Amino acid sequence: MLKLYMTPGSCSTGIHILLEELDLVFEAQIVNLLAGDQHKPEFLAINPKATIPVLVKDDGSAITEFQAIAYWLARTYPKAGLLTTDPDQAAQAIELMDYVVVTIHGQGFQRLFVPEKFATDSAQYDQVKRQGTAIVNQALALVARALPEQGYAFGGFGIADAALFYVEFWADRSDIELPVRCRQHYQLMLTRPAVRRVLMEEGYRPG
Ligand SMILES: N[C@@H](CCC(=O)N[C@@H](CS)C(=O)NCC(=O)O)C(=O)O
Repeated sequence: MLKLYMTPGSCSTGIHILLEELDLVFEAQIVNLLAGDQHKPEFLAINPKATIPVLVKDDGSAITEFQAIAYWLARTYPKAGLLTTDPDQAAQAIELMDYVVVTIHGQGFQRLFVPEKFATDSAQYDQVKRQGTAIVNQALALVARALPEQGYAFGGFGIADAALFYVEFWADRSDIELPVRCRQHYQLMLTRPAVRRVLMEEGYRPG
């Protein structure tokens, strides 16, 4: 059985949504990041990078990194149409997903959530958080400019939407105001039964 190493309300929520959308049976293994579970030897044996999400496949091998897991799910279960087979359109979806994970999450929200990773002096934390907010705002504005007026990022629901959703969810729960098209995308995502189920399972009230 597939096993997802995840933390409620984290970036693994995007992968959790994809698993739920695919209606896959999987085991959820909760990693308590605040308690430092990711640094314990048993977790490092699975992912020495000490990050979630991790998807362990039926054969026992693990995939790490959001984009790699999302890509594997889309290609392994192609009938769900989570990633087009057209190389030009697929590249665009991967481009958006990568921008979300690397820039909005990795450069922006990380500064807000873990400023200590970006400054050794705690007196600098507020400045780091301000930088993080500016990066998120600027990047979401760029994303919003490319989003269609209606619907998902590239027509039907796909892997880029799951990635965009988790940063929109974080923005919604912080002081960051979503640009109009991102808010519309976020609200559309919240109408999906799988998304609502995932939020409930992770301890949130959807919408
Ligand atoms: N590039 C990684 C980033 C994953 C990541 O940063 N995950 C966070 C949770 S949202 C994490 O595991 N943090 C561990 C820590 O802060 O020690 C990916 O795409 O999976």
